[in-house]
Amino acid sequence: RVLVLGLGKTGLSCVRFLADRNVDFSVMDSRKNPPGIESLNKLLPNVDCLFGEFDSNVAENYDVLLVSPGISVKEPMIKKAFENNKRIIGDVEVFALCTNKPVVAITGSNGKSTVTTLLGEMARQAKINCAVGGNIGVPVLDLLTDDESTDLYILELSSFQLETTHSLNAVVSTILNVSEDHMDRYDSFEDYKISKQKIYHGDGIVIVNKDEPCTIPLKNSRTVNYFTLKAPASENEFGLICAEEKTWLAKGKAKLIDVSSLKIKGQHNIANSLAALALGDSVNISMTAMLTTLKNFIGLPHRTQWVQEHNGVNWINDSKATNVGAALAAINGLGSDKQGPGLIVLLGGQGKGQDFSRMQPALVYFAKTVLLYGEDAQRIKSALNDRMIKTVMVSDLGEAVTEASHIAESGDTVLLSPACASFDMFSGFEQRGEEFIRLVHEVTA
Ligand code: UMA
Ligand code: ADP
Repeated sequence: RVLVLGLGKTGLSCVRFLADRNVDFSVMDSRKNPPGIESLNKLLPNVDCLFGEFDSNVAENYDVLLVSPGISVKEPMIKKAFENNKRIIGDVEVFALCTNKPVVAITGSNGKSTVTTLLGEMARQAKINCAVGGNIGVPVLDLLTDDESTDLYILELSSFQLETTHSLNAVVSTILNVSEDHMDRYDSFEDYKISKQKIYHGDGIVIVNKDEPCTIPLKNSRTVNYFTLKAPASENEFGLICAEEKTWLAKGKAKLIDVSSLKIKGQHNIANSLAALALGDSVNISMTAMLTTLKNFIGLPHRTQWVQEHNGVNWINDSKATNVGAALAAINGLGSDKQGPGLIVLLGGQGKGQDFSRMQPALVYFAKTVLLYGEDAQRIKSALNDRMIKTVMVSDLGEAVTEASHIAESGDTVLLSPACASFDMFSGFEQRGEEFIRLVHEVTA
């Protein structure tokens, strides 16, 4: 008997999966009105549900707890169930047990969705029948409905999903990078790093970011290949070569594509492109197809997305920057294009316990003004050195955009790269980004 914990996207996919296979299950969610409630009522009105709290005693009656990623395995009821020898697994574990098809697994603090989408497009360009899902928004169990016709799975996996995954043996896996995130869910940064290492379980190829030592597998004896923003040190390594007054993405000594012909910009996107090439090469996606895709890939919305230029001011939506590492990538990338303080940066939301003082050097160097809003605005202000960075507190995103429109001069860039989660004011990063775009059009109209 299975107890499905959580009735969001993942919980609903679990419900569909179990019902299709006639497994006996119940659903529990600590929210009174979990988002999947209406769909569940339509699909299976008679399922046994417990909403509004986690009741430890209920778990006694089940063999398996199928836990959604939004629920911490440190929840007392889950800890107790574990001590009572219940199996604690997530949807990705069930997926891993149910397919024999090759899986590419991608994790990291930042760049997961970009690399996952890019690799999916590369595979499709090479006419490979692939299915793309996971943390990117399509629960993995929903992908299994087309298992027979799928030749390759490309999965974005979060550290939360990896915590409850024990059997995945990806043909190739990578940790793109690790920087502080989700410190409200982990006891320490070390703890967070270790949760990401679970992606390397098994005996597949591992792709390591050579510039970030914490992406190296802790357990060795694996086939490891590398990507780096430096020159490749061996034949199979992906990196950068300078030749003919250009910088080239390269495999070993072979030049592949000139950086300036990529549509996605910034050092972080060069790293993402190299990672996708290294992953794709490991599963034999044709290099020609990969390079064609790379030339045409414009990136995803809400990731350093150009919104518009008005009176010489560029407005950029980087709402998906929900942590310090992602925001730094945008600030450093856009800032170094300007070679000086031409950025007006909008920061704020839920800080998830991050250390914001790490942003100080980049902001001192590149930011004219930092506009702070949302739940943790004051915490961010305290972490930044006020004397060296001009900070202005505003009440919300609307006021931040209005204030930015007053401050910005021709040649400046206004960047929403909040370094925080959005849930204090929005339903998610998409709504925050869309609202920003709407506000920008309004103030520049
Ligand atoms: N929640 C409760 N009580 C419950 C269950 C959930 O309060 O009983 C809360 C959680 O704390 C969380 C929210 O509800 O804030 C959603 O949790 P969920 O597990 O129901 O989420 P799903 O709708 O199933 O979506 C999850 C991923 N969400 C999380 O990991 C929080 C989605 O990633 C993912 O796309 C989806 O499964 C399909 O795989 C989103 C995400 O924010 C994009 N991921 C984090 C990130 O990228 O940083 C990890
Ligand atoms: P994820 O799925 O890991 O959140 P995304 O590709 O959606 O990653 O990008 C999220 C944010 O991180 C965006 O703000 C983007 O500009 C930034 N970003 C993307 N790739 C990287 C990278 N390799 N290093 C640092 N920041 C990155």
